[in-house]
Amino acid sequence: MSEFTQEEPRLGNQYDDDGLLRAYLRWRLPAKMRAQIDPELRRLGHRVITDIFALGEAAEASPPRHVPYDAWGRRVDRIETSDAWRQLDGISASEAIVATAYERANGPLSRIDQFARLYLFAPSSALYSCPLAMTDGAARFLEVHGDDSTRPVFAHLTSRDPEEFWTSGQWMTERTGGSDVGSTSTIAKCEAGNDYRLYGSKWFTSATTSQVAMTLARIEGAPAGGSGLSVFLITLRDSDGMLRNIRIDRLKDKLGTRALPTAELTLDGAPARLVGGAGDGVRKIATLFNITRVYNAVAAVAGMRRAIALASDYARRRRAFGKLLSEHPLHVETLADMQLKLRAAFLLAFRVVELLGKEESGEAGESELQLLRFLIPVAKLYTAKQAIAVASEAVEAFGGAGYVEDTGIPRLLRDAQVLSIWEGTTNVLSLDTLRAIERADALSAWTSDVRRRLKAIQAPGLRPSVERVATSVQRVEEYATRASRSGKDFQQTGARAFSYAIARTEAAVLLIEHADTGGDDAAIIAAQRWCARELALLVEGDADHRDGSALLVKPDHQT
Ligand code: MFK
Repeated sequence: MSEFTQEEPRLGNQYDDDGLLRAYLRWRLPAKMRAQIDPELRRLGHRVITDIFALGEAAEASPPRHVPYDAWGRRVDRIETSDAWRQLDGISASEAIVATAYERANGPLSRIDQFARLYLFAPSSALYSCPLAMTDGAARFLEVHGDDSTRPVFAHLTSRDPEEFWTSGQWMTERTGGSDVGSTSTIAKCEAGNDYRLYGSKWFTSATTSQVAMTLARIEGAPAGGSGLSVFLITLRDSDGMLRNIRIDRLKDKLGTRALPTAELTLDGAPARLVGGAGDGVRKIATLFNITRVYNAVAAVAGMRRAIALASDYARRRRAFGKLLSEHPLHVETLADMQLKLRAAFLLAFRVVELLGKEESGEAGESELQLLRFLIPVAKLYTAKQAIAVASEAVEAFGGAGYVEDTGIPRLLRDAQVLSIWEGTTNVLSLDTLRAIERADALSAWTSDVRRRLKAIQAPGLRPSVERVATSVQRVEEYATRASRSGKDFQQTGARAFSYAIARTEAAVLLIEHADTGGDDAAIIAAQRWCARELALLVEGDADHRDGSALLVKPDHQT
């Protein structure tokens, strides 16, 4: 009997192998900056397939453990993490994955540098990208709302020195759920000035090993709802490393993100500092979660890229029906579709990164601020869904091997699935897109911006694509006018389809721009193919439509 074994997929330097990332950086960055960051990204591209990769695997193999009591019955509430997980913390600092954004060595373009690092790091990091996202969000919050007393914390969160670097949690979810933050029931009792004690429970707290956390609580006597909440900074442990009036009730047993400690906590008089003044907590903490949502989008495209790198390499090794998978036209077609989704999602995510960099450097004009507010939820929700679709396709591209845990492939899908849940679900963010239109008049800023950019396209071969996108913008605009006259139920029913239409159309413009200005043949084909698809599949959420939906979801026994 002949012995049949399959070759495993291999990864090359994740910077050198990533034509899309390098083409994007060539397109968007001045040569001088590229020359400066290129060697660093190449070095990181090598590390993420060697030592960082090995640490990520080791962290995944040794998930965190909650130790409630010590041997003598004393409540200690330690979360034991692997040595690998702790090393990933130091590497994140020395690779300046958060610090680059705050050093702002390249002004508004620093965010591109920083998110390129995250993009390389995230898929090998066993989700260390999660504490980094929250750390960056907290740093930005403290930069905007902090005072002298929080400056040392800001310095820790943005340090490159592994000895000095701290991470932050972001505790927003309570038993009532992660979406309806306004119903937070944690109470803050004032001790003196801005020093408070918090009482309540937090139901999902990611990276509970962090040194500090940002959270929401209602100061005694404050009104109900999001406007009655305030933002607090908690320093979790005392100088002996013991939690300060915080009890860990248990760690979550999750579908994915298994190296990441996620806990249920009780705050029983935890000391906390009020930051940014009393009240308006939801609006203030949006500064933080708008950063974590950008991380989510970049982590989503990074996950897509890793899934495609593995599936593409495997296709060049695996033989079936007498030839390599990469020689089967239908398999090539499947991989090409994954690549197209990645290109569109990548440009969308980095469009938001660029706008964020401008905002933070004070270089964004009024319309760019409106665009940033509008495109963050759009990019987050769309890239998350695309990441899940691509991860699922990648698992399938491995056949049975993709369904077997010790190949490491199922993790791609398990870890992708969280992207559409945390940091706002698809529906919550679709409604946030409507909020941005209503409160920031973002739609007209977006349609004007898109039309201006389409006008600048030169290449004759892209004309049909430009026309299709222009039609789609027109349809989105007409739909929005109809929706605004038709009331909340109409708008909310169609909100997800509407957000997808914005995402696909914005991605189409970016693909065309890239193809037009310096893109290669693949960029041109990508733009043409993307634009040939239906970009604006809108849902008319009128009473008839809603009645039909209600009928479809009616329990069988009532029909
Ligand atoms: C690698 C990636 C790693 C990612 C790490 C993740 C780890 C962390 C895990 C988590 O923490 S998951 C939990 C995340 N939870 C959320 O993201 C919350 C989801 N829910 C929402 O976003 C809701 O839309 C929201 C809580 C904001 C709704 O609350 P309200 O109280 O009904 O909000 P309301 O009244 O509409 O808005 C209050 C104010 O905030 C308004 O300001 P104004 O009164 O001045 O107009 C809003 O405009 C403003 N606001 C809301 N969302 C905003 C915003 N402003 C700017 N940007 C936004 N996104």
